[in-house]
Amino acid sequence: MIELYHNNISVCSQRVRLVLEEKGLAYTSRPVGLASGEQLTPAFRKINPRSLVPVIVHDGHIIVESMVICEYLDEVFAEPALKPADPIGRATMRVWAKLPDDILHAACATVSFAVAFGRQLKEKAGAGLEDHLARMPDPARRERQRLAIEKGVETSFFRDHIKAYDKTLADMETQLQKTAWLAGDAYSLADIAIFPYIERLNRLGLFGMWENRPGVTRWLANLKARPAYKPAVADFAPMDFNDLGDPGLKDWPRIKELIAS
Ligand SMILES: N[C@@H](CCC(=O)N[C@@H](CS)C(=O)NCC(=O)O)C(=O)O
Repeated sequence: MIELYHNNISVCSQRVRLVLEEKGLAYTSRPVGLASGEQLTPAFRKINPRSLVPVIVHDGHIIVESMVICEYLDEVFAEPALKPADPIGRATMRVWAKLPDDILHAACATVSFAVAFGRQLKEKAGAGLEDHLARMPDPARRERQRLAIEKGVETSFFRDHIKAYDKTLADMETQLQKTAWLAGDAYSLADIAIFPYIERLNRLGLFGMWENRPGVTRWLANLKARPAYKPAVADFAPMDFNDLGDPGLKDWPRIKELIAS
């Protein structure tokens, strides 16, 4: 039996749900409300002391870290394989898969909080915002979130993070001009690792970032056409920030300037 602790809009949760759906695996859903701070409660900390989703519990074993979970599921449930058959393909896949841990995940948090989540969290937490932040166990993450909420796109590190996103899209375009998927001609964990981060930009209304990148546009469409997309991602919409309606569009002119600077 697989239990999945996850959140509807969390990028890392989307990765794991995509793998589960690609493999046709049934799971028991344990939703965790991130905006209401459920990940910060003692009950959740017993499952993951780092207060982060996703987590799976498989046959009594707790497994954390989305890419570790994805690789684990791919090993235990071999079909259909989500790793390239050749070592070079697998090395390429792992380089893409580690990009979020290197920079893209922090960039995603900055952009999401600066553009949309910050306002949403402020409204939801009200006077409890400081307490919510104080309970986050990772001090660096906490301070980045605090600044992104306070200063939005004018946060000092917003420029570096949006540029990291732009560089990722440029590298993707180069690769996708050569192959159908990121690690070659077969769909793999590389695509699953990166897709939620691009989908997030889309949901934030920042789709202008790939308007001149036909390879990325085609890749995104191909990914959304896969049967796993609906149950793993689309069915979890409406997302928490839907009520804000393409919030990034109002910031887009300034974001474009920052990317070009
Ligand atoms: N490296 C971790 C990152 C997990 C992570 O950052 N999860 C986010 C959602 S995508 C979270 O739980 N955030 C809660 C918080 O920051 O309070 C992974 O890949 O699983």
